[in-house]
Amino acid sequence: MSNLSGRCRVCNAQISAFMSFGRMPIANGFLNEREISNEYFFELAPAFCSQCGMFQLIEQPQPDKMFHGHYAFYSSTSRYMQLHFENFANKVITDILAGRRNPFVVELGSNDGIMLRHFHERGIRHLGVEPSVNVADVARSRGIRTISSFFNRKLAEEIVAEHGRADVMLAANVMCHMPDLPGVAAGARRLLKPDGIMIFEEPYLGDMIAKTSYDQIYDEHVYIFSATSIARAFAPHQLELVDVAPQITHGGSMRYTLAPKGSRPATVRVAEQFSRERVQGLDDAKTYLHFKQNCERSRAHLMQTLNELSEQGKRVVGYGATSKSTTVTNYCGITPQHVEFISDTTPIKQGKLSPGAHIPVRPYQEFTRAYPDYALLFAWNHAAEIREKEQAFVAFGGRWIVYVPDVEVIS
Ligand code: DWN
Ligand code: ZN
Repeated sequence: MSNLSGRCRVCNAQISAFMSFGRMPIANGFLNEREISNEYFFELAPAFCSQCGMFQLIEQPQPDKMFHGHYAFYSSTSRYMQLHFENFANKVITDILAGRRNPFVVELGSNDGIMLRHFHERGIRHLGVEPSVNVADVARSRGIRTISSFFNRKLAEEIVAEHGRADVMLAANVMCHMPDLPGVAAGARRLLKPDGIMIFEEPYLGDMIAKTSYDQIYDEHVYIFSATSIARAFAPHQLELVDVAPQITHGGSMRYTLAPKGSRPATVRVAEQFSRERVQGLDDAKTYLHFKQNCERSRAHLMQTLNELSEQGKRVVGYGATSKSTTVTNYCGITPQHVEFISDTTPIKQGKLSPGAHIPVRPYQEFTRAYPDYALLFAWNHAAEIREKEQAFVAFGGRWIVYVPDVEVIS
């Protein structure tokens, strides 16, 4: 591991990586054969700031290397996630917007409009902020008002000047992508009305530690949040954590509700979550050394399983060319010798090679055309949806290889 230390992005304290996942490419950087020689790599190394409790990457590629005009992840590919965001939007409409006159909703990282469409369909004033132009275009084609920019204090000023202040700010799996979190918090405080509310949900540190789901760590996820670190990061900007709600999405997420300081009381759930985090040891450096050992154990077990299957001449196919799979394949050393191809329903990924490991990504139809002996479930966070859909694969004798929370072969 090279000298991996730096400054905390939130509190500026000195931080050092507690482990390295090694040389990593852009997680969504699916590529063609001719692009291999120019593939970009950085060192994926997480650190825990003992001063403010923020879990973060030491090094992160420039945002425009990750979010651009050919961003590979379209939020609406999962039916369950469509339903999840419909429920999220409905809750905001009934619990917060009801009774407000001509409310205004802003979503950061609105992708293809999976959540904002429900506000648009009800004629509610809305604005999506989505820097990846191709996914934003899908939203725009559905009539969802979207600007393609990175959110910061300056953009907040521009939005206020053009549309006024927001009743609600939303984000899902996005806040943890934004390196200048203090700038985002300052922008949010500027954009929100005095009685405005910000709600966002992100992969939860407590789940990642408990399940050894180390594949949540990749370039885009510059932070993995806890209730404690969120409260501390937003407090200097007069935004207070007033509620938390665990979510099952993405393998374990937390929904955070923040409001201008003093505008509403915090629920008892916030204090309870802080104490749960203390008990779990999320503020203790030893927890992360233990996590590192668990990652190494998981890697050894997965590679033992894949090597054995390869020696037996079994066909193994990856299921879901997720961003997360880039960490798994590169950290563990999974090659096209272990995994014949990765099946994925996203057209922009198909026909390309996976980042770093260069495993071919093929259309889903290739998976159903000739079922493999084993499917390595890279999209493990969608297991319920996928296993319900793939009963014919299991009936054929196919088996799933999973690795979160433990490496297992299951039917
Ligand atoms: O935070 C992020 C989350 C929300 O989405 C982003 N940084 C990027 C992205 O992460 P991911 O790529 O790990 O997300 P998913 O949702 O686990 O990706 C699922 C992949 O699997 C997609 O490429 C679609 C594919 N898929 C499939 O082929 N068949 C998904 C389902 C449900 C399926 O049935
Ligand atoms: Zn810090």
